[in-house]
Amino acid sequence: MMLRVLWLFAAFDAALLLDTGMLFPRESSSREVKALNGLWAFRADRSPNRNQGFERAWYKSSLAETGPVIDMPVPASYNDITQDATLRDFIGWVWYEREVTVPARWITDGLRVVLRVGSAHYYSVVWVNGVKVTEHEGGHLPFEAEIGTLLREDPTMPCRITIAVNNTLTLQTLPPGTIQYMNDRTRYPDGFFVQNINFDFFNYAGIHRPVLLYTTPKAYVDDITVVTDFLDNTGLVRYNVSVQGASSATVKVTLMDKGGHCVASSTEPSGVLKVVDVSLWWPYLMHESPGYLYSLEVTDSESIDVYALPVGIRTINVTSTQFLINNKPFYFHGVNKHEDADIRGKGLDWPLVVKDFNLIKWLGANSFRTSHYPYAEEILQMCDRHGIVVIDESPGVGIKDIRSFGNASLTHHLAVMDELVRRDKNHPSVVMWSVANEPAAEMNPAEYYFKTLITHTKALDPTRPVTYVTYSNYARDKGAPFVDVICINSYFSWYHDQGHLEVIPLQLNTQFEDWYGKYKKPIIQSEYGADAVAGLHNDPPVMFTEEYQKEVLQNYHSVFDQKRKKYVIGELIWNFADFMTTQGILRVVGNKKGIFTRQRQPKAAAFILKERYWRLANETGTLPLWTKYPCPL
Ligand code: BDP
Repeated sequence: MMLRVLWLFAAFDAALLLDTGMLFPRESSSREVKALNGLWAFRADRSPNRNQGFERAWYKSSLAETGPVIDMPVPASYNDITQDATLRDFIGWVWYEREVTVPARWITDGLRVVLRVGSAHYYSVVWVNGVKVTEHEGGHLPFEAEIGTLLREDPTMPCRITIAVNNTLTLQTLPPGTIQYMNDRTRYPDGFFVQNINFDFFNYAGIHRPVLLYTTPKAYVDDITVVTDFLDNTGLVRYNVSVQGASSATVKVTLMDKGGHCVASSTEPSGVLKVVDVSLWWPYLMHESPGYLYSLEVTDSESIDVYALPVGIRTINVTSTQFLINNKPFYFHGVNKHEDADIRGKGLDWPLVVKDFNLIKWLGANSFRTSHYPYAEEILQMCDRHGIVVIDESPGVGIKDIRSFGNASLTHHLAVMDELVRRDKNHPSVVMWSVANEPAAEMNPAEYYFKTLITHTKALDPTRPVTYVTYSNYARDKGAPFVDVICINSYFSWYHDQGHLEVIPLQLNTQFEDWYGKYKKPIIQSEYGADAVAGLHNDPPVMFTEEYQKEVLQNYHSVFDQKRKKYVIGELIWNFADFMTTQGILRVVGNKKGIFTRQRQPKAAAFILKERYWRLANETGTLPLWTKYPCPL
């Protein structure tokens, strides 16, 4: 027991490399949250250098005074909201603005008022009443600014929030991209340029997640980190709380069970809570009541600020052949997703989120990978509650150009991992970090790049395994020696050997034997699949029909069934649903490898997978009680 506690302490010292917190804004007796979702004024800067907004300081007055504005919903991508193809494909700065009146008590009571943007793609600058309060590089992750002092300058004035967002990608951004000017005036008009990307999803842009204002007292809980373990029936919750603005560093922490009963408490800012008769956090289909969450209620010494963090008690371990959750082998039978839907693009949309969880559970899937960027925190909270296991991926997708392996790129990638781990470290559903998808891992600089990135991520969080997803040749992959789990994508009889379904078992068997033979690490088939245009049929199967997609899957499954008894620890279908991409001759109004359409209707492959996943769950897990009665979903 003592050894375990020491190990937990060690884990924390490393995690403390992260200095300030990014706790999800939650209401409590000391905190209020005000959502600024809804309609914002919007204007794209169509000037040739896209810089007029800055030159003429659009943030200094109301946006409508600078020129024509349109209504733009937040959260949503702006691309598919209008009938204008030039806005759909727009590259450069777009400007958002709205006014908000805050309750007078926020000002008179001397509270901290924080503006938080859940995510905006890609580079953002934020002003409040014409004063710049923050800027942030990168989509998919939140950023904040404290704006209380600006509000206090003139409490009678409504507060004008202006956010400029730029979706231009460079060789140093994540994902990377390049702008290419077309200078042949016989073929392209003056000023014509395109943005080249190396990833297969539409580069949606705008304010994708909620914009919130929230308050805290002046002395406030800035960050909480928990790491959990258990021994026999006793749960261990090692926690660390950081409080800002308080004279004393003492805190009160109380761990409550689901019924609201206190099961452990302490007055130290860090320590280990012991939970007798612990209810562990289990994945969906591995236990009768998955997703058990305690609540860690934290207050500063004077109980002025109160924050309640959901906590799931579970462990993760990896051996050379297994992935263990709570010391039991876990087999990933799941999906890869995208944040993607008609009209709203990548904007967070609750009906879609809940529908997707119902489909995941219907399918009997127990996990997903956040391909190819961090998803909304609201989605991870759903995973915590429903026991859906997550491989949490950074936006390191499309790193193909050797210039994207340089120092500037690596520095940014390390900073993104800091932000990702800081945001998601406390989610029990997150069981592994993926630092990238299909980088050019055979290039020489990849070795230093991935060694540094993976070592850094492990230092941030020694409690979770780290991987990246590869598509390269096993013998030439430079990063594989550093990962804990090998994740491989392959598309046999799709991107090569087209139409030859019969080669799949042989090629897949060779793939697994090669990788395991060389690295002796557990393997996840992190992508496989085939495009199928819903409603297109042919028998014998032909590419793009539902029959072909079905048979690709079945051929892969026969090999998975042999190898999962050995060292294959998971299979994630590409993709959960059809999704939008840039236009190209390989794409029929987007990528059609979904087992559901973009509107979330099943193709034939969905039924194949459903039958398989429930069978796997029956073999490897404990089905929840409700499965013994008619399915409520
Ligand atoms: C994989 C990529 C994924 C693509 C998929 C495909 O990781 O983003 O969408 O191929 O081509 O290599 O469908």
